[in-house]
Amino acid sequence: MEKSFKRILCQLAVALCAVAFIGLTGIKAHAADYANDGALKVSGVGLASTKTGQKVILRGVSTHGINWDVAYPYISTEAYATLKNNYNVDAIRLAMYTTEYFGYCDKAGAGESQSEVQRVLKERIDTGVKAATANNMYVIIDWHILNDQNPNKYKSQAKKFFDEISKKYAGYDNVLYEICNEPNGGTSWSDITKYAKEIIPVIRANSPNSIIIVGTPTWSQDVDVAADNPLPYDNVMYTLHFYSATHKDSYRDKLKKAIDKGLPIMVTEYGLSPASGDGNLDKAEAKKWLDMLDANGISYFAWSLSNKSETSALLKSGTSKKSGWSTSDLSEAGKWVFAQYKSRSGSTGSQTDSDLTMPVKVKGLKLKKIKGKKIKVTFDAVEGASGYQIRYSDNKNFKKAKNVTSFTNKVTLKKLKKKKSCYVKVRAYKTSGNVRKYGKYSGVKVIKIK
Ligand code: IDC
Repeated sequence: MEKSFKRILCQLAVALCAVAFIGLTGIKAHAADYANDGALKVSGVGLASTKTGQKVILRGVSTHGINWDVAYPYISTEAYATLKNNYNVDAIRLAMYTTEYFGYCDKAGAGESQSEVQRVLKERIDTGVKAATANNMYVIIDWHILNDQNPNKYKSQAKKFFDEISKKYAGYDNVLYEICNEPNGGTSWSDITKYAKEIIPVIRANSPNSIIIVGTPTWSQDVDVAADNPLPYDNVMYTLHFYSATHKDSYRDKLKKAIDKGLPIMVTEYGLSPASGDGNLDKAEAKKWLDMLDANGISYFAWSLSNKSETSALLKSGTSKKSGWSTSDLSEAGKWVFAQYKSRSGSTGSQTDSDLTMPVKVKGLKLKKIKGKKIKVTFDAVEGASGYQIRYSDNKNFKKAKNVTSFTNKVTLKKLKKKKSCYVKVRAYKTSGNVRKYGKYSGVKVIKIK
């Protein structure tokens, strides 16, 4: 009798926890609208409106390369009106290739001069920015490095371009800057950091608060690497790209790691196809990705608004319409993406940014040895904290550090390395949905393991 009563109590507790968990997951971010939301700012791992303070999410579409004739005919007020009004798209990414096919830095065999190629591309960007603005949409200007691999290759051109463009659009609060699409070919995070530290100040001089998006190593997959060493600027986000027929669980693990570290992320490109942009679609995996992004308030852009005969293109290859597409003009990917946007765009924002304020630094950190490669970590509780992250390593610079999450101010660290020092620091966080807002780290304490 007593046993079964205990069992019922136990089941009840599990059920209550589950309800509480469901209540906690799923950040409420609403579809963004420039007229209502104005300039955006980084908030947790996602975005918020500077006008209302509410969390917003961009569900966008990327052009194919605006250098291509399968892309630029769709840069227009009419095309963007169709996307916004019929398909719940609230943002556009203008992908400008730096090399290949009339590239901005390497015209690759085009008959015109390089400066003429550049003039035409900037004209297309201008059409795109104005078309997006006319529809109250947000717009990313993307420096689409790809074959050039390392953004430092055309760094001086990038500096010139971003100086000019950020001056020109300084009054456009709906413009976001993406400074290197997909570094690859062994380009390291420190190469990218070096580049970003030269480009970001150039943009900031003209546009102090705009959102700047930075690509990550290995075709913008390594957000986990960026999360260990983020850039020292506000309103910067980091790129994750996925093509769901290629990139699955192990890439979502990278995303999770970066989210756990509080890294602001934007998926400026995704597809249902393999990474080549063509081949069989994987909708089930794409759904898993979008569910995870929505749950965390992370914005995403589908590749690409084009009628090119490849499965990632959102328009049917046969369609000649440049706007006003009906469902029968969409490719299989296009139908899926826009149906998802429609069903996902309903969530209304109630999450204000101020709920997430967590400025406090943890104090009173103490370490105490206990038998068997363990230590006890204690510190002063922080009022209002949802939990604490304890970071520890046998290296004083916290290389290969491990993290432990705790809901109290007492934690035991186990399985530490014998005869090594253990360095520890702690920060508090406040949770809202799945998003954590971290406070400052405590000072570092060290203890020797016997
Ligand atoms: C692809 C286009 C394809 C084009 C090729 C050129 O879909 O038509 O011939 O670029 O290099 C990316 C890139 C993006 C790719 C896309 C699909 O950022 O430029 O577009 N992709 O391969 N990263 C992962 C996939």
